[in-house]
Amino acid sequence: MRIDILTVLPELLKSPFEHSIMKRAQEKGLLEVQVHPLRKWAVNEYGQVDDYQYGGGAGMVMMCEPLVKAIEELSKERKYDEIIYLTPDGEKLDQKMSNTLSLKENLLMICGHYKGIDERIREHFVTKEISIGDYVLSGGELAAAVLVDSIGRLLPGVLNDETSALFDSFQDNLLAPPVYTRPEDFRGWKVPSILMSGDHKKIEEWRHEQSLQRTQDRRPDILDQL
Ligand code: 6GU
Repeated sequence: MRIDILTVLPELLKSPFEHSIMKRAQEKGLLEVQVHPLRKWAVNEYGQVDDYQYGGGAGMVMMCEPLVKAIEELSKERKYDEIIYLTPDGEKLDQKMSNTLSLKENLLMICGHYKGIDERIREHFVTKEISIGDYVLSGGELAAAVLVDSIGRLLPGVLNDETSALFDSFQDNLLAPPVYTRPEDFRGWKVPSILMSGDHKKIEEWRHEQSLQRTQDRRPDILDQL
């Protein structure tokens, strides 16, 4: 999968994909992330990409021209399956959406800033608008990083048996069960004996029960989706 990201803050998106699973996904050639500084398509020599909003009011709006130039230039290289605008008024991201997006070949993500982008870009170029939750961030960059991570780890071959996504929370509309490692007794707090039993069938049953219980206690709303 190839993911292009348009941003006024490219520095903010340097590190998130240089570690751990995202790093490995790129090294394996399964994921390619390219961050593009929007100011490359600025309207003047001062690097301007935003302007005052019509009708008045505080806050700048990202202009049509730099965004369209960027989108059209990048679209010459590849056909995008989705042009995604990260925005707090978008559709809320969930595991199902990440699963769906992980099947695509080329994604273009636009990070909003200030008051957002000119509405005409949303109408004529953007194909999908995504929010990562009901709270406000200063810009779309951290949301884009979240989205790339959640998609990237689902690409076939990125995760191995040890890190398998099959048992992640949410993957089957259940939260993950509790996990333990050495020592067996820490300050008198013991690991559940079933996990030490060596009975794999029993252990799987226990984990499933724990998942169900945990989901009932903490997120009954996702159980309803079953
Ligand atoms: Cl995608 N952008 C911003 N600025 N804030 C958010 C968001 C996105 N998702 C949740 N809050």
